[in-house]
Amino acid sequence: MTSNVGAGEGSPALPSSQDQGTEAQATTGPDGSPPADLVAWGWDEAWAATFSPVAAAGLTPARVIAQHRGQWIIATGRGEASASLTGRFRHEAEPGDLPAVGDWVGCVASLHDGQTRIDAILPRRSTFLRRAAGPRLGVQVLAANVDVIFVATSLNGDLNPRRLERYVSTGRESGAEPVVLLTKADLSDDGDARAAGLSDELRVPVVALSTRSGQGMRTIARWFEAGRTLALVGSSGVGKSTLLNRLAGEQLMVTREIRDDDSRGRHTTSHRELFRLPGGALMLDTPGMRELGLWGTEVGVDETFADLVELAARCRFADCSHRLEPGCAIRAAVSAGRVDERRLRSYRRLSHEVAEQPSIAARHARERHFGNAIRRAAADSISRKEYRGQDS
Ligand SMILES: Nc1nc2c(ncn2[C@@H]2O[C@H](COP(=O)(O)OP(=O)(O)OP(=O)(O)O)[C@@H](O)[C@H]2O)c(=O)[nH]1
Ligand SMILES: [Mg+2]
Ligand SMILES: [Zn+2]
Repeated sequence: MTSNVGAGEGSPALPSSQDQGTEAQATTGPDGSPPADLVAWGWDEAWAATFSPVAAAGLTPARVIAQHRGQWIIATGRGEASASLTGRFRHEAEPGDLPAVGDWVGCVASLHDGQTRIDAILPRRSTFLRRAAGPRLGVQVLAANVDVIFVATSLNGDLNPRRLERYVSTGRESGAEPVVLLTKADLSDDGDARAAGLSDELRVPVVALSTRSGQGMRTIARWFEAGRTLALVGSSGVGKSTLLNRLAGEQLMVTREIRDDDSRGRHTTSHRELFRLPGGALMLDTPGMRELGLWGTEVGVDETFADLVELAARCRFADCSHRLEPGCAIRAAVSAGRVDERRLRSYRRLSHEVAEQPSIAARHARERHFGNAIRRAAADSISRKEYRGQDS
């Protein structure tokens, strides 16, 4: 595409040269330090470095803290704002590319209406993805730039190791550190024992927790560091929002009794939102999920079943399906009682689900967007300096 002076000045998606002075101030404070408002949402030197080519185009940084239909709530260097997408971004974006809660984005003030528009997404440090619900094969980004993903499951009937394998695999694949929380430990007398067993099996930290008795609350404190982003995922009714409120010391999210008949939740939380906790950590609460469809989690699945992957290397056939083939090392381990047959079935199912998917363009699209933003930034600064068109 060609970018020239005409397009640069006329396009509502680009900041006018007049805006430059004020826009630039939002990236750094008066003494060159990053604005406290951004730091409070997790902005650090590494983000500032990543952002610098985008800043060169006059875009200002912000973090997506909530998402509603077609509208994003962002935290900027000057407080919170509601933002939509620039026309160009919308045009280029594929579903997996849209801003998600936790994303750091580059924004411009529209020349049309003064409203904030998102024009670029910074490459994500972690991405929690699922296969979108519904008949069409697609991907949904549930959370971006999360450091620790808390997979919450209740000790009160919800506990299902097969579901945990799915969540933990997705958490691993996301690039965040997965931690399993067994909630409502006050309703169970073997919470700690089950936590220890599951931790061995899944090879991730597992903590039995109760917001009522306080059990486990001190254990999880070590993941709460100022500037770190933690996310809560899991089925409805397991107590995610209750935990958030307890940590915040105030009711940030509404919570509701689960149903008596089947101890299922009522899908009380209906949107994803990032909150600041008193100690400076950031916590993302999400609506309870009915199911978590896997998307591109081959690495995550293999890590969750690392013992089986290791055994599989000793199967006689390289493409062994671990069903009826002779010389199958995994089946031998099952027969000898060293591997739980249900884990083998789960491994086969999850691997199959991942293998079914087409190769995943969407996972790499975020880099494409960022690349576009940098190319535009370069073309734009050249066109401004030299007052002539430039091919980017
Ligand atoms: N006994 C017990 N109940 C709890 C605990 N934590 C939460 N609950 C109860 O579990 C119910 C559901 O809690 P929520 O926090 O709304 O659950 P949620 O996971 O946010 O549910 P969704 O928003 O629908 O995904 C509420 O009635 C809470 O009081 C706990 O530690 N012990
Ligand atoms: Mg909730
Ligand atoms: Zn085998």
